Amino acid sequence: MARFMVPKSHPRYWSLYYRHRLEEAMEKGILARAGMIAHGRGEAFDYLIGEKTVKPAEEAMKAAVAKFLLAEHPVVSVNGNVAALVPEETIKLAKALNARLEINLFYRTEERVRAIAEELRKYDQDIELLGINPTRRIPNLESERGKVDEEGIWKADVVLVPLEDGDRTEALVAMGKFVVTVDLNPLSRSARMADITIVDNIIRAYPRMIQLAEEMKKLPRGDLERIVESYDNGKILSSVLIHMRDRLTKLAEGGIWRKKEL
Ligand code: PTJ
Repeated sequence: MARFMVPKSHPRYWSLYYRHRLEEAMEKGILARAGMIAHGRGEAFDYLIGEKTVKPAEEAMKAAVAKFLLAEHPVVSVNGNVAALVPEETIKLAKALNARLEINLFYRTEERVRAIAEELRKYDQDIELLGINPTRRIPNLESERGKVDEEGIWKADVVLVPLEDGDRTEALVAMGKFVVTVDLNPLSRSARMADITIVDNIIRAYPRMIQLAEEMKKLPRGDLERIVESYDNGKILSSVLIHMRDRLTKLAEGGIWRKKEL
């Protein structure tokens, strides 16, 4: 794999850096081929929100963290894209939320599961990883897509399934799970089906959620319950769409021709 040679002064340095990480992950057998396409779609939506954490995403993150801190069997799921982009943060987040970690793949192969486990163990050799030998299946999902761990997603009351396929999100909701997703596309089926949708880049969302978990751990249960009860995912998705509309209107009216920053 060629080294990453882009100079830090490049205006799109970070975008190119994360693309390079995906290329590396592809070579290591971590990433599904469709993971590249999914990333491109995410990048496009990130442009639309302004490549910053928007207020409705901050609100969704707070509700998600509160729900996780209240959960009995919380599980954080990790797939190929997530392992490529935020492996260390995934481990830190699961620990901060007191959640178990499950490798759960849409395009599951045993080789990819092994490659992802190896990648995660670089950051914590002793980390417990579920999903290596899953014995249960999500009802009404055919073949490899539905395989889950008895001790993990199967048993979970609250699950975080970032960058997820809508069909599986819907199936998890149908199983009675409380589903949290991270998805830059507010129009995706996952975004529309989940109980809490964090419309943000996972690269920004996970570090912020780790911070929130550390802060919110100190709150009494009653306060956490009130945060969850007052949360309305429909309103949050609408607010993200309105943010995009207003931002695009402002850009269109102000002009973007040869503007260096948007
Ligand atoms: O590793 P696997 O086998 O589990 O497969 C993972 C992918 C992502 C390929 C699989 O789950 C898939 O096909 O997902 P979709 O249906 O393409 O949905 C992924 C969603 O994540 C899309 O709506 C993207 O906009 C969004 N997305 C992509 N990159 C990011 C993102 N959301 C947040 N942060 C990102 N960096």
